[in-house]
Amino acid sequence: YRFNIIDLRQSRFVLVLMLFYSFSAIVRSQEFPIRMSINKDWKFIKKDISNAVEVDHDDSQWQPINIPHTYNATDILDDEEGYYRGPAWYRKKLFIPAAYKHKKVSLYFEGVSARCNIYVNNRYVGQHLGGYTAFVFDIEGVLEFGKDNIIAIKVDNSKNLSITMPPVGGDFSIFGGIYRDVHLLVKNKIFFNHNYYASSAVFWNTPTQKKKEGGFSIKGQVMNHSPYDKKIFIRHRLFSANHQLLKTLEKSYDTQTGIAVHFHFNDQLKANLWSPFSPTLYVLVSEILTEDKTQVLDKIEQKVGFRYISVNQTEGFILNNTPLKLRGAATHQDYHNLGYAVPDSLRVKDVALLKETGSNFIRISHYPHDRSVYKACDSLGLLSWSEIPGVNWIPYGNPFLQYSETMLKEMMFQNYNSPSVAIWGYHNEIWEPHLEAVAHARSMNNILKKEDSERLTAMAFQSTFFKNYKGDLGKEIFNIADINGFNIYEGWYQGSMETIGSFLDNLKKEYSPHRPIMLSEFGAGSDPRIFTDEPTIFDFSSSYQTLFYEPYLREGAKRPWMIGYSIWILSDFQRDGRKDAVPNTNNKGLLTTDRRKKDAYYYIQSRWSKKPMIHITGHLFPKIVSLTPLKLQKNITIFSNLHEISLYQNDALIGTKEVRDGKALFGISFQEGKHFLKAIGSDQNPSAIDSLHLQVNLLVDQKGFIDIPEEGLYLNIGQTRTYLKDKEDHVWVPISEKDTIVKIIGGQPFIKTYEKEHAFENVRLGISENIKKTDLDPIFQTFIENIKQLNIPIKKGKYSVQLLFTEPFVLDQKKLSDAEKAWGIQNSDQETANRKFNISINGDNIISNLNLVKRFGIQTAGTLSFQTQIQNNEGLRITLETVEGNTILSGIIIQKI
Ligand code: GCB
Ligand code: CA
Repeated sequence: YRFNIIDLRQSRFVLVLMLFYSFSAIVRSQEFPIRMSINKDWKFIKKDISNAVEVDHDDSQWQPINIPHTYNATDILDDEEGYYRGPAWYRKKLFIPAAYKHKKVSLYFEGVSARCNIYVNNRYVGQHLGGYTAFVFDIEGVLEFGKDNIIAIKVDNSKNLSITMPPVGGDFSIFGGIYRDVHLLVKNKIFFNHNYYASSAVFWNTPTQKKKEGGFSIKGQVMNHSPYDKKIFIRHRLFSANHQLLKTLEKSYDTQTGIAVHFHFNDQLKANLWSPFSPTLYVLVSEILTEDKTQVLDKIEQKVGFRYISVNQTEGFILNNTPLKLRGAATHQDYHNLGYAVPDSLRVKDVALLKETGSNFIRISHYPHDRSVYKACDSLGLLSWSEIPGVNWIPYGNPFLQYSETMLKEMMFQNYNSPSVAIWGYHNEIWEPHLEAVAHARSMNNILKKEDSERLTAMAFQSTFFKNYKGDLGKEIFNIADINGFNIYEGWYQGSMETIGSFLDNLKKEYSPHRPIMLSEFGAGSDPRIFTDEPTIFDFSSSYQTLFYEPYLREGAKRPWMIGYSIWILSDFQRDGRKDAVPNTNNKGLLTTDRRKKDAYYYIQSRWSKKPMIHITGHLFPKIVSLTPLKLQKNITIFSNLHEISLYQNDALIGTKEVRDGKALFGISFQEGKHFLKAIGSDQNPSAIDSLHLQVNLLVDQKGFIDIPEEGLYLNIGQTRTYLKDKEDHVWVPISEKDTIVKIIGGQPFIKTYEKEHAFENVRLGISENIKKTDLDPIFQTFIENIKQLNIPIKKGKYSVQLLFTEPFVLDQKKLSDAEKAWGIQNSDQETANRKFNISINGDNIISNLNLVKRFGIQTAGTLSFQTQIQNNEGLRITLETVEGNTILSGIIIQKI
């Protein structure tokens, strides 16, 4: 909330006030409350220091920083597992003017991860647990007025905290630090009670709707910390968004020193309703005035709205009496290279990026986000599901229950007046519905229903764990929240997305017959560096990711009790220990961690947005290198929400096609060189347009010989996926055993079958492990074993040849992370890595008894370089001969000398 007075020039009411009261009264009333940022000029140290709280502690060697700040932003490097989880200290010198002497002075923190102890002038002020909600401490009692004061804060994001408060686990890294804004509040000693869960203490409800009149109520509390009992006046004024005064409500109250006074107002208004289509907001200005009304003691300005929410099994989610299918995505709060320490402007941009897909919904997961996110949802029009981090596991009893309750109330009361919040959540993927978990859920649900009966409640479940949900407790847990969310990864971790329709029907029948359900998560990963024309499950390709959503959207649309879709997730996010294509990253985003748009983003936009759009796939991959001689036939997919689009290649019309389910496919033939593709709408919608510059290199000549380009030839062995680090880099050409130009004799690409006991049940190409000493992990993660020979028809000349290997299998039993253990992954990944082989090039032995483990280490990138002279038409012949175990090869680089 802000304390700023409404723009003086535009408010006639204020003008009248100015004539009415003495000028000095107005000036005085504007002086307080004050809310000022104290983000600048802090000192930081990443360790525990015993006397850091002392006023004259020498912090000159500490690092100068500004807030938002995290101490893990760059911890999570490719090859390094783990990130700093421990204590750190922050200090700040703050001058407090003498004029604040008889005021209420407070420190207001929007969020510190994950727990902190606060000291001012070597006096303990308080502790806050939980990294995702705001909190406030009154400090006037320990301040020195007219002097510098020393704030010292111990912050801790250690793991062992997790037993006492949520989250216990979860698929996300927990960055430590003062990563949201910090403010100093200076108020009069009679004030809207910010100590009530660090809220505005003015709560807006719209309980009734009769014809065009929307009933509203304003409740809250005022605290008197002055030494006297006093009569006060509370006034609420409701303005339209363009500052027109619509309502004034006022009443006098008696306050007693040290005691909170509760107020309650009711009225009604012919209001425009808030919705994602038209997010109409009103401005509520709440004031505490002196008895004679000459002085404003406290003042809060908040945006509010009128909207009505309900849900049922036959119509689904209902907003303002109209069924509305929820469509959107979940979000985490970290950002490329910034960790959690993201400025508000970028948080707001994320909400805008989601809105641009045509979404009407956001799952603010798995914890409360910065207040700016909720405000952006209010003004841009996105309904939200906001939750506390009750993730994976609910420990028994207190203090967990107590801290969950505090967190829940902080989340609820801090965001209470945001019309965008429609659903409160408290559990995500609890593995087992044991007694305490069910009790916890009930307790959370009861609190929400008691304090905020106008909103809905939800939990999210994971179908992999349903075997744990048999029996009475299982049944019980599905009948607590208004909505049962299901996080479904059929077609990714297991199963197939094509059967999602019957999968949903079964979920409904078996687990949620009395409650509507929601697709609270569904998603597939894609590494923005990987593309393929032959998408397969778990290949991390852009093409598979876009295919994945289609059946979910189609089948969801047919089922009214499936109230909405929340894609997992808007942006890739950091997760220590994940071993997908990009280490320590969850790649299921529609956007990358630095918010580049993947094709998936546009696919969703084509399905959900009404604003005319066209997107030619492959913008992150504008280079084609092919071993197809002379001409390359290739399908290009275009996403659009128009009926028909035309595609031009180098200004010549290729064709006009109908768009179906957001897609049109064009077969194009490419010759060597630069190509300019342009797609436009042919149905009177030339406003939507997209174009793409494609560099096509066809390396094979008429006679079937490869012309090695200046930059070299990069082969990804055992693959059907192309790889490109970034636009400026070179393309890695996939070579599988089926290739006809590069001929592979012997061997098969390694495919791993994951069984159901591993929680995952699917087939994956290669291994999902971080390969050390390289960021080309996808090149090394896949390979051909047992390979005997490769024939590469390059022209005569002098070349350098680099062979890329890794030993993919660990010798010992695989060490499991806690998360893997918790996911039920068995410790059976035992493999042997005893291999030794000889390599020769065109008959010349170049290495004997190569042992990858000895030479490079396990799961570590290894490269061997040779030079060779190719005579006549013999080409390059690489022979691998086993001495012990299987031969293996991941990649080849060939360069002209
Ligand atoms: C889930 C979790 C989410 C994970 C996601 C995934 O079901 O709720 O936190 O990130 O799956 O990507 O596996
Ligand atoms: Ca690596």
